[in-house]
Amino acid sequence: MPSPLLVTVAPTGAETSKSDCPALPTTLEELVATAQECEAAGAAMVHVHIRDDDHAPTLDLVRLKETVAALRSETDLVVQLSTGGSVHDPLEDRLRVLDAEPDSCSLTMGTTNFGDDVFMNPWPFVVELYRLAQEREVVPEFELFDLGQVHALRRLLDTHGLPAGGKVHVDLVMGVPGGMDGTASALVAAVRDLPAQVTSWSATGIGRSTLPVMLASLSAGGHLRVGMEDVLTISRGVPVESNAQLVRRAVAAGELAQRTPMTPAQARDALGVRP
Ligand code: KMH
Ligand code: ZN
Repeated sequence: MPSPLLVTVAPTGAETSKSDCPALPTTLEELVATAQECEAAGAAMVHVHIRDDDHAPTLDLVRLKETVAALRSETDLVVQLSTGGSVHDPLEDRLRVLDAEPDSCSLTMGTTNFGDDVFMNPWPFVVELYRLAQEREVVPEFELFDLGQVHALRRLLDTHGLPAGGKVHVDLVMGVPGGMDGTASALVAAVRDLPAQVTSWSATGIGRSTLPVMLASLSAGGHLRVGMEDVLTISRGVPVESNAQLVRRAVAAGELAQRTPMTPAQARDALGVRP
């Protein structure tokens, strides 16, 4: 019996500018409207990066709290705040994201070259963020950008126990220049070695690896993350119109694989997030 499909939407990210991509949701109103459209299209979780009045990435706590409140009141989606932020965000600001009390937070398992930049995740920071998430009962989604991070996750779980809720959900972020390749063989290698404590995993392919990773994940029984954080074209040279367009495509691909999209309530149950 094929299992239900968790579709997460990552609508904004921290890397694309509004001027390059006017369809990117950067204001609270745009983000809420996008989230509603994506929920109607079959998404169950939203991975959130926010922007300031100039559309630049920010981890401003007041705005983060407002965003969590607005998404909670206007949607049923599981609200996941990014603790990755942008490559320029200080580690202290990234820890403070948990003060906004989201349902879930991203938690990257190691430092990664990120194009020409470095996405810093030193081990003591990873451990501190994890302990904070356990204490606050925020369910982490472990972001793995590279194969070595599979083993870092095992080390973390073996030494610091399970997250709040008792479930362990992983997202493979593939095809970042500097991380693992966005290919079926890299996906199989990562999934084969996931720690025994892992209860669910999804994958996303950056840029041109979006479709190969989506199809590989569905074939291997994984879930999907899609959105304009990860890809800005729907096919070669054709810009994405909206995040909902990407969610609809993921849902259609899932249906081909006889995977029905999870509702937000099913996702909460699967992820160990409080109802
Ligand atoms: N913006 C990237 C540097 C996350 O959200 O946790 C990090 C990122 C991962 O997007
Ligand atoms: Zn992100």
